[in-house]
Amino acid sequence: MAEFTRGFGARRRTPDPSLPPGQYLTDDFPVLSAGPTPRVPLDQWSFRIRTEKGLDTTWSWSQLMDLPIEDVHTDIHCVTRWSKLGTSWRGVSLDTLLAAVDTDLGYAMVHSYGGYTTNLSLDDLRGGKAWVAFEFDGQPLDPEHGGPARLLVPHLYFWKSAKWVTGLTMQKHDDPGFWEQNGYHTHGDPWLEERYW
Ligand SMILES: Nc1nc2c(c(=O)[nH]1)N[C@H]1C(S)=C(S)[C@@H](COP(=O)(O)O)O[C@H]1N2
Ligand SMILES: [Mo]
Repeated sequence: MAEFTRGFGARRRTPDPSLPPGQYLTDDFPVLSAGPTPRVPLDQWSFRIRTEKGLDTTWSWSQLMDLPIEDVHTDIHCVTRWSKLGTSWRGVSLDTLLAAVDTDLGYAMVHSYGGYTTNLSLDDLRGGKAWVAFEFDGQPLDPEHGGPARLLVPHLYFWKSAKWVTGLTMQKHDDPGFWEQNGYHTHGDPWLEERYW
């Protein structure tokens, strides 16, 4: 009993350096969705980036698959305090997608099938930090987790990783998305505990 108490105390005094403040580890993959799970057939799926000039660049599923595909190994952190370490994904980098687009704006609103939105700066989408991900753990992404494809922005809290992503609209200002309008932080860095306003 005494030993158990000492061990527990020691563990609490030595936090895992991979774990942002206020987070706990989980081995499950919880599902957090604000609405029903959309089912999007691949032959109807598309991803679109709309610029300030109203110009759309659109990729079909097969066009997305023809782009360079990256393996991503990363930790993910939900604002509800669970973190999952060492997750494996495959996807196309936002650097690749944004390279096809001519924009001078600094922000994007991310849109999803079902109406979910979240706001991100292009600094958070570029530089090897964000992907349109379609595989998790070597398997096609489950619909519950955003399949056929979701945004993956693992350096920010996971609400920024929009499931069932359908595209980005370039924005002049950092207008708030769905959770950001409902009290979540506009940026959401887990290391700075940017949880709520
Ligand atoms: N389209 C959409 N994307 C979403 C959400 C959602 O409700 N709808 N929830 C967000 C939140 S709050 C979290 S924590 C993660 C959860 O992803 P998971 O269900 O794969 O764990 O998805 C994010 N992306
Ligand atoms: Mo979340």
